[in-house]
Amino acid sequence: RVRVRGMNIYRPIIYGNTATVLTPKEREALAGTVPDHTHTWTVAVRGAASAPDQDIVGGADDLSHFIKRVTFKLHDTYPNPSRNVDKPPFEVTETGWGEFEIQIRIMFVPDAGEKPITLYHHLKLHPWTATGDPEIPPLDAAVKAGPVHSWQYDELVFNDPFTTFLATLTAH
Ligand code: SLL
Repeated sequence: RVRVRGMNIYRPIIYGNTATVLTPKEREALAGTVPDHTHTWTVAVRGAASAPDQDIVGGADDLSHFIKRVTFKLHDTYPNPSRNVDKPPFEVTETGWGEFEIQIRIMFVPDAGEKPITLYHHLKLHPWTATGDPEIPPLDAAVKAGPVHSWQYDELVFNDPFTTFLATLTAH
């Protein structure tokens, strides 16, 4: 296999989460199993041209051309905390009550010959307050504030890519 020496090619991504307070109906539905859950949230890795709450399928923004698997490692309070996602959208939706750090491991297609990379995202459930007050706001205030979005932009950089992998990346 031949590498293109001196070449750097990158793909822009966003990663993070959106969180919403559960409606009374949703809480009721969960009351038998997880009565303490207050929020529903989605953590995801998406192409940077996608909106945080919607993945663009196909085209240059489709990460599945070069990503084989994303593993989201949740807090140990969750059943099966290591969640593997093998096709887009690369996301996990759950309910819960608390914030924690999520480990996001990105594995590339075999053609890439790239080691997996790990990103960290602090799951954010509670809205920021203008005063920077660290207290968790009451749920009714959070409902009024609307969904919480916490996303970061990053670039996956491939140095000296294999010719075949470069062709895959540039074909879309
Ligand atoms: C905290 N360090 O104490 C954090 C831990 C754990 C979050 C947060 C639900 C888990 C489940 C859940 O929200 N865990 O019941 O399945 O704030």
